[in-house]
Amino acid sequence: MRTVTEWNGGWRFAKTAQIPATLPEDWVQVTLPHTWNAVDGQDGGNDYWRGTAMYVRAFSRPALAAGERAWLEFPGAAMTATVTLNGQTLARHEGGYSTFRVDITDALAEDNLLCVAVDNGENDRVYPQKADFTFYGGLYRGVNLIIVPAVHFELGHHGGPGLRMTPEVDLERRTARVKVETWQVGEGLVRLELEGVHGAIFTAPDAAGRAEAVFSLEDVHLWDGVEDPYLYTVTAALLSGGEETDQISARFGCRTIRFDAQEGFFLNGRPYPLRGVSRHQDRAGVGNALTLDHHREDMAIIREIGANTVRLAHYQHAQAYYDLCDEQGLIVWAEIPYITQHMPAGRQNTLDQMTELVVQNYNHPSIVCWGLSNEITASGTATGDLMENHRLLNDLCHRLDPTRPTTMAHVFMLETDSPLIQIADIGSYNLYFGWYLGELEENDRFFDAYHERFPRRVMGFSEYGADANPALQSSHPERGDYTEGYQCLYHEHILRLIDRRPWLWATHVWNLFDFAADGRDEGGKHGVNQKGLVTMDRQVKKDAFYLYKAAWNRTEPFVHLCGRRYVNRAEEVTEIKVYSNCAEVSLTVDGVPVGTLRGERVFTFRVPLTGEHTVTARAGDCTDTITVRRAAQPDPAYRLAQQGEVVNWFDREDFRPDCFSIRDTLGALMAHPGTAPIVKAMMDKARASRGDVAQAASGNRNLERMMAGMSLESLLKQAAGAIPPEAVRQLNAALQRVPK
Ligand code: GCB
Repeated sequence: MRTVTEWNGGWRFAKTAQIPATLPEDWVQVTLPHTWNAVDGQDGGNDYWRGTAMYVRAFSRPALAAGERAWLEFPGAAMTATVTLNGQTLARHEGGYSTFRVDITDALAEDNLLCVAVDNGENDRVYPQKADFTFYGGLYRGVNLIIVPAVHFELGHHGGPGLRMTPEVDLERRTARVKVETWQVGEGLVRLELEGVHGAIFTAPDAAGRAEAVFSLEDVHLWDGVEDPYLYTVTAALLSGGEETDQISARFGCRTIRFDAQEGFFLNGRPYPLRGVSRHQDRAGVGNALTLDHHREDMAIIREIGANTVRLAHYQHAQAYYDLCDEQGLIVWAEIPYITQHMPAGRQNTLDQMTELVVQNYNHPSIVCWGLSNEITASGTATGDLMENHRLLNDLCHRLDPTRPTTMAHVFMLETDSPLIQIADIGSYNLYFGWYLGELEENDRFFDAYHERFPRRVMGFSEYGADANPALQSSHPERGDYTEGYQCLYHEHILRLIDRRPWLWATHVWNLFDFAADGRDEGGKHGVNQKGLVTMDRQVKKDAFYLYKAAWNRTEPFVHLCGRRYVNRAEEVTEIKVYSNCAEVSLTVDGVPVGTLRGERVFTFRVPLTGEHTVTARAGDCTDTITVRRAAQPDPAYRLAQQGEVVNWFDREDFRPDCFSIRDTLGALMAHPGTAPIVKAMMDKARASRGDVAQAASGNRNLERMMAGMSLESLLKQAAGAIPPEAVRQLNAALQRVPK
């Protein structure tokens, strides 16, 4: 029988590409899971260490009975790994998020030295290379030693489990026909059992080692989303020479899925609007080297918010996480890191990563679609090569898995009539109007125009969000201020947008958790994308978290007072906002009733401030209490220093009304021969420094039309730090020299 042993202890580690001849006792000892970017990948500056590092482990020959094979399993080696045993290179794997296995049997000696070179350096082949998140390097999901008998289930097929279930459900008859396939090495009969439901079926493999059987299920218990995520387990045993040599098992679920352009998503024949969040896997202090407890905590938070779907962005997540999604009934969008920038030399890598994603995750009932790419035209156009790459990926997915559609997450600049949109079976847009640029209502208009023009296309909202640093507070939240309050307003708007557009097959908040993007340095933090509803350490649930909880969580009544971190308020009357999933909320201030409101999700009270007050909200049996205080002056701790600087510059600036300035619209500035070159030069610079959005924006008709009507000043504010205050001042000074 097979044995699986964790090989997480006893490693030596150094940042070197040199393969040592003996165990380097002076190297750092590490225990897996491990990443070398847990600190520098999260502290900003875009300077985290990327390169080749070496993990070394000495071991004596494992006891192998006759014919037994020893394999090493790597569930995540980021990004490229080369496995060398006793000086002999046994495998090279490109792609940092999927499992691969290596048969080490023939290279074993009495005393062994295993060296795994892991590389997260730059290249033009292995995705991701350009994206808004940290590309942690390391053996961050541990290593396993698997010993199998001579006759065993396949371990070498793209890291897959060797066992595949394809259920076909008849909803009317409540029956299912479940095709079970296994792949094996060596001669032997396969015994398949559906635990607790169906006795053994014996089946023999074909010449290629593939065996197949079909189970017929009466009165099938459906895998029915968060309400009832029932899982079946299949156990496969290999019988050879009268003995059971190997055994594996895997779970599956019986469900049907349907995607409708007008009515959205259907689970098991009923409308099941997918409303949820995206997740990046990393967290503060540990990077991507997660424990099972970390995964469980993330799942508990997703369950608490009440989401029924999660986009596992932007790469393959840990098996443990897809398992949790199966168990909890979350509907999953799974994808590969084909992102931001198409690399012609990376085609094979996209195909390899997709093959592994599908083969390794085929059995998970939670997964309903395969994501081909994310914002792939963000820093370029849909070239012929890019199109061809997508067609190949799309065909590959259909070949490997005819049961699930393909999808894509489009950047907002991608023209809605682009042929790229038509490649995947269903689509989705990432829109950030109301954050990076434009007004919140642009989101509504965008989707309405799309839906009217393409009523037969299944479309979703794969990303939207606004950064919020919970330290930053304001009574007048506005776009770009990074306050908790603006994040609330933003999401209140988008929730209404979603409510009114039930045809959106799925919507995913970007992001449930803040995540590391070492290239970022904004909003009062270094190296963090703060669009999360929860901080990167999972310690603070920002106010907007509770808005979604109020909208989605139907099982746990709660009441939440917003603004608990906004204590000192320099105003006579302040707004107290309450989020709740109850229909009625009452408020007291210092024990005195203020009022009772009936409504849905958002309850807003006005409260006079005289000194320090204890504010309590009550809904049914639930209460929440905060303290607020009247302050003489706005508390500077709640504002961004850098933002203050920009504002001050222009307060002192003398804007000559007879000359151009950054307060003119982009359209007017580009139309005048004196100012157009100045603005163009500024844009070129911005493109070079932080170019994705700016670059893709150029040449985009929809976007250019919209931007032309906006003042340069407001566009600059939205560029979120791309252009430093001094450059803005100089730009304005140059424009002020051009008379109107
Ligand atoms: C996007 C990307 C995502 C970024 C996000 C953002 O469109 O798909 O990877 O993190 O925008 O926050 O800018």
